[in-house]
Amino acid sequence: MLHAIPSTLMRGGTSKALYFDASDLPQSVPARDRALLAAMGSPDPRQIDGVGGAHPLTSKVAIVGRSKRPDADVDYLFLQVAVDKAEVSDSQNCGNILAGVGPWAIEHGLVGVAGDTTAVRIHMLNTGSIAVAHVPTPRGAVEYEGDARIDGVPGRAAAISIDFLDVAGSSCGKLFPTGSSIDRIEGIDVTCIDNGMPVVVMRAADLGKRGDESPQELEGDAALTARIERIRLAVGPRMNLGDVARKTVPKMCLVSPPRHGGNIDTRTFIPHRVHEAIGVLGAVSVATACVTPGSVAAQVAGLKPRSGTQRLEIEHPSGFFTVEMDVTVEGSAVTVNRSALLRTARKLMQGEVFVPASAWREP
Ligand code: NQM
Repeated sequence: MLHAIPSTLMRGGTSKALYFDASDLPQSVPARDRALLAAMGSPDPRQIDGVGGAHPLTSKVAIVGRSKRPDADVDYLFLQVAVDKAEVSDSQNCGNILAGVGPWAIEHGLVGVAGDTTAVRIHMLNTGSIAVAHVPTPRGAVEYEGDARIDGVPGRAAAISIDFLDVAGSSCGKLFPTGSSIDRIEGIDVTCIDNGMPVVVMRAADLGKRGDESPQELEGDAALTARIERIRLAVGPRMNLGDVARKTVPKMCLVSPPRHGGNIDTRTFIPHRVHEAIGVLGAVSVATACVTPGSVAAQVAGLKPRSGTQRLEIEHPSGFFTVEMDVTVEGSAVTVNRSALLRTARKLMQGEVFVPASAWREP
């Protein structure tokens, strides 16, 4: 017997996920996770018996429901379904999959269309913070087609701009969870930062790399991946994340001087595969580090930190990620007032995903 679960497959930014209504999934976490593992086809490196794309960037889930918070329209829980392990993690948020939440919520009647653009206020349950997504809704319906281009996705689509108001320290408690904008761990300088995503910024050169290697080249370097994992495990508790052995955070970002006219070049371990681009909130955290006096990123980017609105161009393996930031810099302290960026999303398929009834049943 198979059990059918209503679901939508969507591209959100440079990632892909199954989107569910919270009420369509089992309410107990073990039963929910069993159903999601079965839907994706995990654990299996090819996810052949499910709809997952055999990479962390295409093995994601968004669960959406009406919000009880007065300042939000919907609640969004992000879950990372591991590919080759039977693990489902809520330890991180995902700004790429966030891009599909607004269109999904409008099309599922959770938010009414409000003119040519509809603002959807999204309470991100993983971190307790709010994002506002501005979804194009001309002619009373979500418009997916448009002329916006984001690196890492072929073609063009309608622009969804997203504002983050309160993501600083949302996972680690503080923007700089170790209390400093620079620390020495395992013999190298690191900047541990959380402006929506816990990220450890390291100079690629300190790890014997140029910083413009391909994701495949970096993943294939066993000594490098072992060293980065050692640093990650050592730094996790210092970032208030506890033991991170089974967590998908912090992300480990190698930075080097820009090569294509941007502010800084990046290669990001998420944390074991290398991102083909860079995560949304990951990019926001790196951009914030770039404008923080004394941080590893500021040293590499060579920026003179200043208050006000500025645009940071973060280079990554498939192009650029543009982050608009409004910050106040006082001495060595930085306060983030707002971060904003642009994404696109596309509904790919809507219907039911089938899982074995045995995976569905509540324990
Ligand atoms: O940082 C991948 C992605 C992400 C996360 C990851 C993301 C973000 O690109 O907000 O979007 O870092 O695991 O989907």
